[in-house]
Amino acid sequence: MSELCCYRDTYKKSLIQNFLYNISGYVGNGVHCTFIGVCNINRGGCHPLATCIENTAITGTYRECHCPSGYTGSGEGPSGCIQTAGMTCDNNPCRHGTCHTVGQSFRCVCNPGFHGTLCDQEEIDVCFSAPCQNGGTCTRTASSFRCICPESFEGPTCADRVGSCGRHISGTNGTVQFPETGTTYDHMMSCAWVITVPISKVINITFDHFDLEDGGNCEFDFLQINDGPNAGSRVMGRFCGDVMHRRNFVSTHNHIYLWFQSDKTVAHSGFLLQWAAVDPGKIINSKQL
Ligand SMILES: [Ca+2]
Repeated sequence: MSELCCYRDTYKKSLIQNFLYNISGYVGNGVHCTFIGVCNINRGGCHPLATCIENTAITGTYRECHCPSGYTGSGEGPSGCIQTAGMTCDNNPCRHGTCHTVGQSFRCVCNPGFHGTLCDQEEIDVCFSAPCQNGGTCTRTASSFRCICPESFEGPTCADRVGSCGRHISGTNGTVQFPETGTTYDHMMSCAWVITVPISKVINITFDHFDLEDGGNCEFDFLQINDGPNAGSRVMGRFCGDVMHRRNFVSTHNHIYLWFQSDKTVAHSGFLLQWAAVDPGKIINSKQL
């Protein structure tokens, strides 16, 4: 028995009776109450077609509403279940999302902040999933979220390092240009590119352009080339000035590792190279490194 049932005042008793009747799964005359289960009264507030499932292990009045097969939705209240059997994108079923036809049916891709089969359930907090990386701060907007990034990161989710360079590249041919802006490179850069071609091939690299700050032992700015997948592979050379301009060389493996580094003064225009997968032994007149 709940102590709420013990009010003698008729009005309060009526209110409390309705409250208990509708919400808590109690029945009684306002003085004496009996708990019969939240799902046994008004279907627990679920949609008429939904299945009400209690779980008193969570709380005494906890229940979930599950829509039947062919229906979807939260199951809550008179509009909680929506028939989807036979429904297509022509019915505009996605409340807050875009509809994609899948065979005879459809799939909703929800706008940020919504979920559910029909994108009809609003997420409490789009920032809850912590979409901002690298210490970025997430703030909600009218339709989505916005990341406020730390100084050294940028991009919609702060995933990109400011002035980032280098990448993994694979395929059979391509180009690498640095800097991509066509201007001079920045000071204090350290960038690595890894080129990978099919395992039976080696890599022919031709520098169409090569212009770094020169220095006796390339101690200021340089491009180091390793004959393998990482900086631990055999060093083929460390180059600066214009020494590699219009030169080419061939790897002995199907990986090449390129490492560019610049110091804090004097910047030049960088480099542009073409790379291609070739059969071993097919390239002649290459620079021997
Ligand atoms: Ca420099």
